[in-house]
Amino acid sequence: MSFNFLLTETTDGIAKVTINREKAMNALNPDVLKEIRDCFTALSADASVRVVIVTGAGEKAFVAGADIAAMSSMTPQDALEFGKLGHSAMDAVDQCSKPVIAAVNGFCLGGGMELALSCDFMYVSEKAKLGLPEVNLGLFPGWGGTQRLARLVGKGRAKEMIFSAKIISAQEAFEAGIANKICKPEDLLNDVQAVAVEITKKAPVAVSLAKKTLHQGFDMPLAQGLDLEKNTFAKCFETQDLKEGLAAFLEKRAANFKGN
Ligand code: DAK
Repeated sequence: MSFNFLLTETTDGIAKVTINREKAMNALNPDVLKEIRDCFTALSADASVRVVIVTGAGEKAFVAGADIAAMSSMTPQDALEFGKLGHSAMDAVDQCSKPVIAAVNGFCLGGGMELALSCDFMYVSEKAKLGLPEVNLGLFPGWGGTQRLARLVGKGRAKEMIFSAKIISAQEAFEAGIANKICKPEDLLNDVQAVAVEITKKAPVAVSLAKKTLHQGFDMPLAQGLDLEKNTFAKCFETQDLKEGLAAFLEKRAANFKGN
């Protein structure tokens, strides 16, 4: 699959997707959103991919938001379509069957932050700036920001960020639990790569089921979530990887998981 606004490469089971519109701070216009949706739909179904990394081209921005110039001429009907398209792109990332890690290399604003929040977790460069500044422009986060940020950091912190359009530093993002790790700019991709490599060594079906169970169970009452876990867990016993993992332990060797 080839794209106009994404650079993609897969090595040793790790796919790297770079949003590549550097002159516009990698802002998300309809074409970029379609490509993100299509790319993640394909990666989700690609058995050779075990982990996906998302980052932004250049040194300044991960993604500085939805494309403001493109929005300036939109009618309410266009905005509705743009909204749906954005959600389909974020959902394709969120629901990707593989873990998706955001390497946040700079400005991560508005729709860009919504993209990072759709990933499973993010590592951020020391120089990253994050925020949902949409109310500065007369809109509010509309690609999942109001929902995903509140679920991650709690309603109070999410409300403060969204209502005040506050831009936060990497340190503040780490302290709020938005970012899992702060990295030196030059180490960011290597640090993300290192955790991705660790994940590729694990049983792929188990990792994928863990992601699905976490996602589905998160909004359920605890008892229902635990039921879901019980039922999904049993599916691991249908896999060759479980046999391999148990045998490898008993034979005191490294497991060689095939993802089936
Ligand atoms: N869109 C389009 N172009 C952008 C952009 C953006 N979001 N951000 C930056 N650029 C462009 C600039 O216009 C400039 O282009 P030229 O003038 O060179 O042609 C180039 O990138 C470099 O930017 P600056 O010259 O401004 O660079 P600085 O280093 O001075 O500043 C900055 C960097 C990131 C602080 C600044 O560019 C900035 O404030 N950018 C806007 C950030 C922002 O407000 N982001 C939120 C956008 S609103 C929807 C759901 C969701 C959304 C929309 C609809 N529906 C449900 C319908 C989401 C909305 C948003 O994300």
